Amino acid sequence: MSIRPILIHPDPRLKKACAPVEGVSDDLRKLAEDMLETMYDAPGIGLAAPQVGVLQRLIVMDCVKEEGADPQPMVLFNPKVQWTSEALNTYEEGCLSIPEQYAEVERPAEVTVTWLDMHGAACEAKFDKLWATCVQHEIDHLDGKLFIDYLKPLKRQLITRKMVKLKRERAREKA
Ligand code: K1U
Ligand code: ZN
Repeated sequence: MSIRPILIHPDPRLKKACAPVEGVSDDLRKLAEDMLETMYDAPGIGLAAPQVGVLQRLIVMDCVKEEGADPQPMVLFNPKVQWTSEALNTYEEGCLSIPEQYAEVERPAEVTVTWLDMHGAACEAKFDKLWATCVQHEIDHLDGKLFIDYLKPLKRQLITRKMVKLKRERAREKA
């Protein structure tokens, strides 16, 4: 397993719609393992393949935050929202591709999602609380959408300018 670099917004690869996975190969299983390691290392509670530069429909998540609790890693190929609740939930979201920026986003409180697991088996589950917020945030990544796209244009521009500056500083540090 290895830790992969996470792309920082703005990057054209974070704005593209990703292609469905055509079967779960060994290469894709290795990518999923790398993504879990990258997510835990960051640390984060989710990660989508485009955030590591791969434009395929794959996400990983583990929303267990309590100290000492057993981890609950999840790998979802071709995740698709099948049902959303009318009830909404607001959560202060962050994004590993937009470091240190947080904003409230309103989303359906519960969702039913279908996907393929590591063995290519079809799965379906209902998610609530942080899991529901996270799975919607990650599926948005697969459609080229970031949480800042839900914000007013001025706030979005402000955050984007901060990220341009951060990327410039990081590039200078590397040189
Ligand atoms: O997709 C990503 O960029 C990961 C993102 C997922 C997410 C966070 C909050 C709401 C919805 C989706 C993160 O993991 S940001 C980091 C974070 O939330 C966190 C980090 C350490 C401990 C707990 C949470
Ligand atoms: Zn994100």
